[in-house]
Amino acid sequence: MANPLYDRLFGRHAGKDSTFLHLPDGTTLTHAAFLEMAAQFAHVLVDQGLKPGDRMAMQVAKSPQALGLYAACAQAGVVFLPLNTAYTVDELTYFIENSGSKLVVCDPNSEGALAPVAANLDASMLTMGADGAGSFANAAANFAHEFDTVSRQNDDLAAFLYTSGTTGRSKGAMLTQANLMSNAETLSDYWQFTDQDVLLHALPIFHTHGLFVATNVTLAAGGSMIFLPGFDLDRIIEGMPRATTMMGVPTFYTRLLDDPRFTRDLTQHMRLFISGSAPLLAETHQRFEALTGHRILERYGMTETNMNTSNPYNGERRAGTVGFPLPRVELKITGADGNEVPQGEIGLIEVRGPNVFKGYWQMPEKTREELRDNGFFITGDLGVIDADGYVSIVGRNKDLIISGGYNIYPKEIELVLDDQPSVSESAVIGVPHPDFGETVIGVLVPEAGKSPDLAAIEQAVGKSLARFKHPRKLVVMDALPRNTMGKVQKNILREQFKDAFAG
Ligand code: MCA
Ligand code: AMP
Repeated sequence: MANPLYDRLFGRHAGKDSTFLHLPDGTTLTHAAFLEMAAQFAHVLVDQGLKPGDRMAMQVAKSPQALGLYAACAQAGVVFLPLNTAYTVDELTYFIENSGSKLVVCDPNSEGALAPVAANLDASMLTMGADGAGSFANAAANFAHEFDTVSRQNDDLAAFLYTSGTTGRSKGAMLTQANLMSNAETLSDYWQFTDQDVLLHALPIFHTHGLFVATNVTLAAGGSMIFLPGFDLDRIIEGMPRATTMMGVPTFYTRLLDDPRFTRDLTQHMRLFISGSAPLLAETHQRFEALTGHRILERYGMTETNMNTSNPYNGERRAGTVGFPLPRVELKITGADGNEVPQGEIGLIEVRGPNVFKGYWQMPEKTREELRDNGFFITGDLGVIDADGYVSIVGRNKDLIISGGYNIYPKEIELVLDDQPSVSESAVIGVPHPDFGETVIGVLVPEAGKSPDLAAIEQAVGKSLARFKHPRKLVVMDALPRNTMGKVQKNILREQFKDAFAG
């Protein structure tokens, strides 16, 4: 019986007493111990009635146990659906319902609020706290440390990750075993990971970056991770001497550069720093090199595609570019007619390869809009390829804000703002922010003669949307700038407010 994802990332480490996780309390977890825990967890999934292909939604703090749920899902053939811990009950309700999850694992503090949602769906519910304790772990304690791995094919679903859309409706990107495996193995080779690597892991594990890039690459190479519960400068600086590599969003690097404890000495032994999820300013790249002597390796990916391009490990890591298409990934730049544009011209980035997802869950039309019959996925990013083959991302053809590596779709916020009393319409824009790269401004147009209650609006937004999506500023304007077709000219608003958060 074969299960490519489980066998190649997890199963081959069974019984090894090599360290997998270095934990903040100074203890470690071996590969063997991690897999024994995961096997117990897999028994719980079966005991809860989950069958291969069923979905398990999880909204829990980052912990070894939370990562164990990922391994357990892989071993039991269950589709893993991790959710941002910042999501509100309103947001979670949609994900749980849309995915038809059979089991919801949540923090004990959210149990009360989520119980009716699970009950509505006939889904079971178990808890897992930040320390890994809760009803899931209690249930697992009764089971054996071995589990008969469920047979799966390359094309079977391994995970759903929700990604927002321009219509405001999130879409479940269906990722197969082969999608995840191809990228894990390609990246592990490309970045020359080995079992000697120790990755400083401070990213969340509910997104592609922390889960599939950082964790899968480490697992594919047999290395270990300094597994931090979140981004914490003190812990990162304390852990760096024991690490060989680090992955982060650009905010990680700008925050490190602003800390006087982050010195050339601290990074001297490091093998590799990798950045992605949002544009790394060329200026950050250069400041980092000037301080540490390391050139950050920038790569580019998406939830739907995992990683598409990377700067080279050996060879020039060019600031402001995302490098070359990865092995087995085809990338082309196309014009509005779908045809490839001449080299050097800007167009839409399209990608094809074993990394590209299977489609959006129960959204065939959305899938058709973005995934061509010939297998090319239209990323919505605007790019250009230079004469040496380096790809640069120069903009987006989608209305998207990336704040500290989190994607925020303005439409989702506009729908909430438009619903507020005395608001006639709204426009949400992203403007430069010194810490998060970009941040959110909400522009409100009042109904004639009315003046919206901004405090009440902030409260309403707080109830519906995760904190990271909240506008950092609400401004009231008489009218939105529109072109002759009536389309809101967000570029004019972005220009008008570009210095709102200037450092
Ligand atoms: C936290 N806050 C944020 C963000 N994070 N607001 C806007 N954008 C954010 N990204 C809120 C907090 O709720 C808090 O609210 C206030 O901002 C300050 O929080 P702070 O303590 O500074 O935040 P933090 O806990 O240090 O987190 C910042 C962070 C974090 C470390 C940059 O956002 C993070 O880990 N980002 C990584 C996201 C990521 O993994 N992206 C990969 C997506 P208040 O205090 O006002 O209540 S995968 C992807 O994009 C593709 C596939 C790819 O290519 O990788
Ligand atoms: P997500 O939907 O969270 O998977 O985010 C994917 C988007 O993040 C891409 O479509 C890009 O717009 C952006 N992105 C990821 N990596 C980079 C990068 N290195 N530079 C610029 N944008 C990036």
